Amino acid sequence: MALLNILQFPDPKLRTVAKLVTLFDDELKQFVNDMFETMYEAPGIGLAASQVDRHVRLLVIDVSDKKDAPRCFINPEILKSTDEDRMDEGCLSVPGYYEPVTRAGHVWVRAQDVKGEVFEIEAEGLEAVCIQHEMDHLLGRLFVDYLSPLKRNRIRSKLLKQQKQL
Ligand code: GNR
Ligand code: NI
Repeated sequence: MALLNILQFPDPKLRTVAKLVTLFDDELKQFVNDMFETMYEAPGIGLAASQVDRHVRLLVIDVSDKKDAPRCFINPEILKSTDEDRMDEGCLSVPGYYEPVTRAGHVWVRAQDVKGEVFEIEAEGLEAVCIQHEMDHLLGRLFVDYLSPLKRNRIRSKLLKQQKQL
C-alpha cells in the first residue's frame, strides 16, 4: 500500500485526458488499493486517477457516512442522466474552496470492476454528483471550470501563492 501525491490546481497535468484501461492485472489491483488508501487518508469521498497523475479511466468513491462502501469504476460511461441537482462541491485538487455546481441528479452508469467484469448502477444525490465530478477529472475537467472566470481566477491566484510558499 502507498499514499499517492495529489496534484493541485492549476497544475496543467490535471488537464490530461485519461485513456481506457485495457490490462486488468495485479498491478491494477495494487493501484486501486493505493487510490482507496489515498482517498480515505485525504479524506475525500472520491478520487480520480488523473488527480494522482495516472491518466487512465479509473475512479474510486465512498459516499457512505461510515466509510464502509468503497466503489471502483473502471472505464465508466454515463448511459443516461436525468434531473438537476445544485450542490456545493469541493475537490482535493482545489483544497479549501467550496462552490455550488449544477449537475444531473440521477445517473445510470456502466463500468468495469477491477477484474474487468462489466456492471451497471443507478445513482442519485451525492453519489451521482460525485461520480460526475470524478468522470470530469478523467476528461481533464475541474469543478472550477463551471464557475465564473472571476471566481476561477481568484482561486487560481490564491492557490498559486500558497503553493509558492511551500
Ligand atoms: O471529497 C470530495 N468531496 C466532494 C464534495 C462535493 C462534490 C464532490 C466531491 S469530490 C471530492 C474529492 C475529489 O476531489 N474528487 O475528485
Ligand atoms: Ni476532485
